[in-house]
Amino acid sequence: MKVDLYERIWMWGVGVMLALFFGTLANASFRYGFHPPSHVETIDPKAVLKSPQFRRQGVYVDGGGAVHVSAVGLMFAWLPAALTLPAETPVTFHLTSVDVIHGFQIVRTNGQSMVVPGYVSQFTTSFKAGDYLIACNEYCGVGHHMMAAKLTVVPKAQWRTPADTVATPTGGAHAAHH
Ligand SMILES: [Cu+2]
Repeated sequence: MKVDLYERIWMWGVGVMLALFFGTLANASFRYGFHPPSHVETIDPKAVLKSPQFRRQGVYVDGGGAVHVSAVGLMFAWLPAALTLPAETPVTFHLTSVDVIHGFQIVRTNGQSMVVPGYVSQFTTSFKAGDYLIACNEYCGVGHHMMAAKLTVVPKAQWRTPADTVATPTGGAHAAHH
């Protein structure tokens, strides 16, 4: 088959670009540990602040010793506004919204998820010790730029289980999805 020189150049050019884009994507996914949304758990957005899982927001340790965070997004704040977590420890975040779509982003980490009313987003990651900004990365209204929280990650030995630790709610949607 005769392929014109210019056509051949374009075909190779496109092929190289595709390989480059795919390589970039694969590299970023594995190197930074992307965690695409895969957890489907629903919640009534009007009942969030009364639900066992989100009635109290913050850090808790479950019966097996695993660290969890329950956080709620609302215009224009994250509840709670400050978190303290142990370094080098897997932490599972449970997030939901009571109003519109927000984006929970722990800046300069792979901790990020859309927060959609009606759903509980979940991801697990761990951190190096340090201070992190939690921002909202989905435009949610006039106060969007104010919507931020603080994460402090301390060395494991310095971290104390929060005094107000809540037990993992048993039964219901939460337990069913582990
Ligand atoms: Cu926002």
